Amino acid sequence: QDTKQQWFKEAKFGLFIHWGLYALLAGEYNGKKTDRIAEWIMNDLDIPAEEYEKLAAQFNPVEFDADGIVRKAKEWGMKYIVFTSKHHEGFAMWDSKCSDYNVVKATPYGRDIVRQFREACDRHGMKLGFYYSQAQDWHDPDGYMHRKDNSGKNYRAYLERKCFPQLRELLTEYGEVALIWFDTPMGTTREESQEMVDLVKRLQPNCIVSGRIGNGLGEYMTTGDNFIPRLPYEGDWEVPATLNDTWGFNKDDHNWKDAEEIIHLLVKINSRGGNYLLNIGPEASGHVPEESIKILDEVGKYVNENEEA
Ligand code: JFZ
Repeated sequence: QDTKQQWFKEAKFGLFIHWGLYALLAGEYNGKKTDRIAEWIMNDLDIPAEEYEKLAAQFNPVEFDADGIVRKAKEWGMKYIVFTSKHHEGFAMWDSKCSDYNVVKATPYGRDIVRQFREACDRHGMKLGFYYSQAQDWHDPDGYMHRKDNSGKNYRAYLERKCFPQLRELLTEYGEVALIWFDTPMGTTREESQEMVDLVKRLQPNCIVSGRIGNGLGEYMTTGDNFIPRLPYEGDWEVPATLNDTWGFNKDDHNWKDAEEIIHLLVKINSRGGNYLLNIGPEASGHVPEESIKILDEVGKYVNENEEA
């Protein structure tokens, strides 16, 4: 009987947080707007790494309040938080020892975001998991890129130089990690995915591995945005979803779903046994868009009124 995953089976509702340097661009670079999800702007507008990395010098989220966000998540009835420790852009939101391209060493802000979430989650008894882009890394010369030529790359070198050591840091220096939310495995082989799983399990046997580790090695299924599987589905699953049409903050995306629609989806997903992992994309200042707070406040009210005693 697998008990380590029991909390996940019962969680129902979680908070996804997409936050990185892309929040500074907020969907626009040099007068050009992206027509896709904002955290993909580097890839989609072909911004060279030498240009994109300059953003770090502007990152100073003085309004960031980890405690405020975790308190809200709790109020909304959420049972876990998944934070983008490193998205495809390759920038680490913690004090990484193996890459200076991180929030402590490369920004005027100089403070560890992951640690602040860790401490806030501990204060409020909230589970914390880390999104980690294992294969796509648009900053490392040997990390995979999307729809670009990856043939000259030494993926193995990237794995050993950055991916494995960074996972080790996250799993040894930041307390109890509820899950690692791997994503877009791309060319990762079964052996390589297995190495990642082994690394996670060796360091934290109770840490759950997401479906997007790839190669069938995940411990639960992650569906596409808002896709709800038909019953019966064997095993645990989760629907990651946005409140508008982007994960990372986009100043021009005002296509917010209303609370009623979110509640409907939550009930539908939960009744089929899945978890709903709903996203917020903080602005570069750290401020969480008012619209998302407003929607989630309403959803939270419903959740609290319907929670069994
Ligand atoms: C991935 C990321 O590329 C994206 O930026 C975001 O972090 C999202 C949560 O995950 O995008 C995906 C990956 C897989 C699917 C959909 C979006 N899928 O399988 O449907």
